[in-house]
Amino acid sequence: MKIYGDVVSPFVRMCLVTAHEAGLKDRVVFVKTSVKPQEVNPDLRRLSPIAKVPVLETDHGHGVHDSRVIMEYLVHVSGETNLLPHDGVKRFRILTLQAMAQGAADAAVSLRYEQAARPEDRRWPELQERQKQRLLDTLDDLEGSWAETLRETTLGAICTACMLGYIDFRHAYLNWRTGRPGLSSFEKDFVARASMKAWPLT
Ligand SMILES: N[C@@H](CCC(=O)N[C@@H](CS)C(=O)NCC(=O)O)C(=O)O
Repeated sequence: MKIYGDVVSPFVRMCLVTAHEAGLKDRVVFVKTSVKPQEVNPDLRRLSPIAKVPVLETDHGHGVHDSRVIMEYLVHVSGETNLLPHDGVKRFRILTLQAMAQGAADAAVSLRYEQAARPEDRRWPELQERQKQRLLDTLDDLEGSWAETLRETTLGAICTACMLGYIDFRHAYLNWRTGRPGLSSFEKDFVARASMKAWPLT
């Protein structure tokens, strides 16, 4: 199978790290693919009408997207159910953590597009402020309520670590570690994993 994307995208990194954690690193071919929000990439468009990264191409030539579905596909193929257990309470706690981390990553990417991709005379400061606040509110919730769930290596923890890595990369000025010792310590431990080191951001 192939994963199309660029590791700079937090969503792509989430999928590559998941493949590694699921023991599939030798079965996944990474196809570096760049995107711009204002242009369509024909290679992606062939597999997905949404044409965002990541997209996974199965060995049968089918497109699987978006990142949440790709991660679940990788768990399904590998049988590594520790990453997303079947047990109801755990499963939905992890899926909610995943959704929070991905929602924060969405806000961080949108903020980046507003700051860097949108022509300067068309920028919207209120939207930037709202995306920043959404991101900071999510980080506060992660600090206050998710320490126990973050203790295990699951799709939720992977998404959280990749989202934090993206904030360091694009929004370091936010100094997100200040006042969030629990989340900082989670991130410090998680980035030491071989799966994260295998897909560095730079
Ligand atoms: N919901 C999607 C979001 C993916 C996404 O936002 N990807 C960005 C890169 S980080 C992208 O492809 N942007 C190009 C575009 O907006 O056309 C997912 O989880 O895969």
